[in-house]
Amino acid sequence: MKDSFKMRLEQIQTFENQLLSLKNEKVDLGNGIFERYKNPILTAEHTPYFWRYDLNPETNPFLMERFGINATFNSGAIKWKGKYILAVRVEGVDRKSFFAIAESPNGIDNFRFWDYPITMPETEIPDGNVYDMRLVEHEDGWIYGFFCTERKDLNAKKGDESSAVAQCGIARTKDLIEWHRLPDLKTPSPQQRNVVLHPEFVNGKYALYTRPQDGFIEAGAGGGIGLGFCDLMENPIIEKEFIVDEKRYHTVYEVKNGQGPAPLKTKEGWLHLAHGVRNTAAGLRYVLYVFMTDLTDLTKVIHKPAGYFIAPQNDERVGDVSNVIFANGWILDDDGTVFIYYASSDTRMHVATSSIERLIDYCKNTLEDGFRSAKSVQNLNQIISSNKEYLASI
Ligand code: M1P
Repeated sequence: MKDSFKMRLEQIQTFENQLLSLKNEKVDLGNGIFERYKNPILTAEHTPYFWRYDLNPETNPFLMERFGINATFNSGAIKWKGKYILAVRVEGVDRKSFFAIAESPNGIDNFRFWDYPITMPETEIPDGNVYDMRLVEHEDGWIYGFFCTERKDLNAKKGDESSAVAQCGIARTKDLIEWHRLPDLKTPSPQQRNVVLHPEFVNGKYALYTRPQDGFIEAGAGGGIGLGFCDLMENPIIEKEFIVDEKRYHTVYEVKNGQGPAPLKTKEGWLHLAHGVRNTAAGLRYVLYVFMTDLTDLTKVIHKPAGYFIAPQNDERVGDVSNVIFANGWILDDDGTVFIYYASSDTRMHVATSSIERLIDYCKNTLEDGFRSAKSVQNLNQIISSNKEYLASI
């Protein structure tokens, strides 16, 4: 082995060791609702060097990357065997996404990829691209992965190489290594993305959050976060979707919205994390918002704070698809801590922390959207006058 090859290999290994052992810390005062952290928890550089390089000097004398990784983002999450597990959307420089498991001992740093990515079996119709897996430990005993499978639209006009059909792929596992692919979900909608399984049976049926949409990008007459039921995961058919949370004019989810991870069960209702999309002169802007639904009537929204919960900030605003925050994973720990795993600008992964008590308080006590500027001012005036009264009394 040449000295230059050896030296470059050592540099690559040292860089990786330093990056993976970096400690993370909370930043600034925050807003009281959640805390952000200084470092992204996963970037393309966190993928093992032995994925990217051919390490044999005979076949790769310049020690160059042979399998470039572009981004690590939109990750499903689960606490499993005491570890914080992410099913990461890893995107190669060839634009293809695949899934890979990364684990951390504490949920905020030292995330390491397992040696091999997930080898996801295909159905009889091969997937063009797969992404955005939601991990759900269902009470039926399986760990499910719900993800988008995208294929070329065979009805597209000649020369149109962009049109695609998105559907919900489903696979399940007991060990996060061997995955059993099930048929894709069938719903009344021509396209589906952002589907996730409710963790409990509802009247003996599987309940699934959906996002009906007319086109690959546009929700069109569809849209909103839907809910549907099916009897068997081996034959997943939803006959009817009930809209739980609609898109609406002049909100942060006016263009489209989508359920993030499966909702968390709390004593006061199901806590949901979702993304909302609005239009701007600079393109689409993706933010996160939260809401709660009734414990028994899953279609009934009981609390919904106005506006966004997490929006892109500072470096998060820039990436492959700028001005995007997206989340499809969170973990509720036994002590009530909630780890929110979000991606920025389709490029990298971050964590934010909060607690179940704080998130319930946020949902119950933050004012709802009044849908008019005048209502916002009325709400703000109310807060100011009661604060003035309180400050004068102490
Ligand atoms: O590029 C932003 C996001 O766009 C899509 O989200 P939605 O289904 O709401 O349009 C997805 O491709 C998602 O992966 C991506 O982060």
